[in-house]
Amino acid sequence: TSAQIGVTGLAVMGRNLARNFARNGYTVAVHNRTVARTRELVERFGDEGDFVAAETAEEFVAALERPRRLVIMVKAGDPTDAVIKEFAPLLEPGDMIIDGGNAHFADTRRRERELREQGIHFVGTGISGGEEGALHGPSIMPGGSKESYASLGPMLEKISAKAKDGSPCVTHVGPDGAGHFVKMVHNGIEYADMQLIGEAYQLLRDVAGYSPAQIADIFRTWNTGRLDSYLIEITAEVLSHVDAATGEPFVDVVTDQAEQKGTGRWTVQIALDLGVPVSGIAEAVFARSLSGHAALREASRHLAGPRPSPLGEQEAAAFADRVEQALYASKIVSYTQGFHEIAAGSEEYGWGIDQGAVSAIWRAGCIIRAAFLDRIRAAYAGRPDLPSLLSDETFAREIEAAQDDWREVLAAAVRQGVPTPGFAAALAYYDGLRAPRLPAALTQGQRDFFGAHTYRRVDREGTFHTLWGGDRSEVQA
Ligand code: NBP
Repeated sequence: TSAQIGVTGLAVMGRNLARNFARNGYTVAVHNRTVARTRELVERFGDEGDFVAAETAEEFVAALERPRRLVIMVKAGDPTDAVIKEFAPLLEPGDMIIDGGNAHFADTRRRERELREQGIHFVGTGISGGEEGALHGPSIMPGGSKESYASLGPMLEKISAKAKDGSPCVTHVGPDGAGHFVKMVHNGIEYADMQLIGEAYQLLRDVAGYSPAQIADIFRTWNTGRLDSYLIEITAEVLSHVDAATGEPFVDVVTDQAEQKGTGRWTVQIALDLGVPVSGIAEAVFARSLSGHAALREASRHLAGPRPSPLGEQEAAAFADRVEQALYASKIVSYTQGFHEIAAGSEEYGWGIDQGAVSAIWRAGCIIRAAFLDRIRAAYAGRPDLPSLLSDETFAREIEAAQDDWREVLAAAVRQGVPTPGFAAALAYYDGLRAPRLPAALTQGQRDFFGAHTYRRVDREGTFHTLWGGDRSEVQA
């Protein structure tokens, strides 16, 4: 038998992806560095479909129909290069290597270039949805050549998540590193979503005085409205969970130091390089990093805050409604920032990414899946060249309607000393974009003063410099 697809790297993600292909009727060759994993897969799940177990690289490659489709699901970084080095010499022009790991898009660009010389299509593919997604249908973000998508696309469409309207959550994102770039931004947005939800929780707890179980109910209610999303849903689950050992709310027995694997940080690093203000995503990354600094947080023992003044019952309920507004408005901003980064990356690398198609494939399967994403899709469908989500009439009106509550929530947070960097960064971004004049004019004056960096004027063309050390007359630079 020849397999239509092969998966090497059979840890949780690779194993479940291989099973997903097999359950959809494909014959799947499976391979792993440590042979025991390959055997285990076939023993436990062999009856789910047609698997061809390969113990060596040669057997694996020989099991694949041509052109070969070889999926790599190993740890990102050096292991991916090691696996490519092992398999590339065994492949022929026209074959495809699909890297489904969380690679940095710059690595994907390099690998694609190197393999192209050999006539091999390298398809850097973002996959989101965790292990459950890999098995039941992830959101898939393939880059690489058009030819490779023509061969691979139908299979990916088959195993992918389906949006409510039935469309598969996969699209050819663009050449070389485009898929991994978009997956990176997906994860950056995920960080922001999680931070905003965390802030909403803390406000409901500290300002409104609700218990985790009560807050879980509030999130459940929110999940029936415009915030309907996977992350809001699981937030309610986590908040209502009670620790079996202590009987305390689970959230109170978990160490409050958040970890990260790097894709959120990459999103911010690349945004800095591209000059894209992703302040909300950056604050989310910094908030995780602050939480992890145990030594710095010794300050919690001696730094004073305001005296707590919890709200009464009626006020608390009204406050919860305001927090929903603040959360929704901040969410619009973080998606605005993430989509801006995708547009900037697409421009920089000539990828031609269709933002509407990206929002469409995030509607199901991935971690940030949400009803909201269908509205983003609709916004881009109405105007494909939308410069920013905030240029969309619907989102602009929604934020306008939310802004009084948003400001009230932030005022309460500041008065009561609850850290809300995500909400605050989002509002500052909104106010920054809205402002008819920014203090950047003063910044330009200062730069010209100390460094003769020159400035432009609002009323005349050209570049100017003021002789600050002399008679302060203005000269054309
Ligand atoms: P891991 O990231 O834990 O990687 C384990 C796999 O890599 C095993 O198959 C291991 O083989 C193989 N491997 C390593 Br490590 N070094 C190797 C080498 N030098 N040569 C050959 N194989 C090597 O697995 P995972 O959690 O299933 O994730 C797989 C990829 O998918 C990663 O890139 C990850 O970032 C990405 N991803 C994960 C998730 C998720 O929710 N976990 C979601 C989306 C994307 P061995 O069995 O012989 O040690």
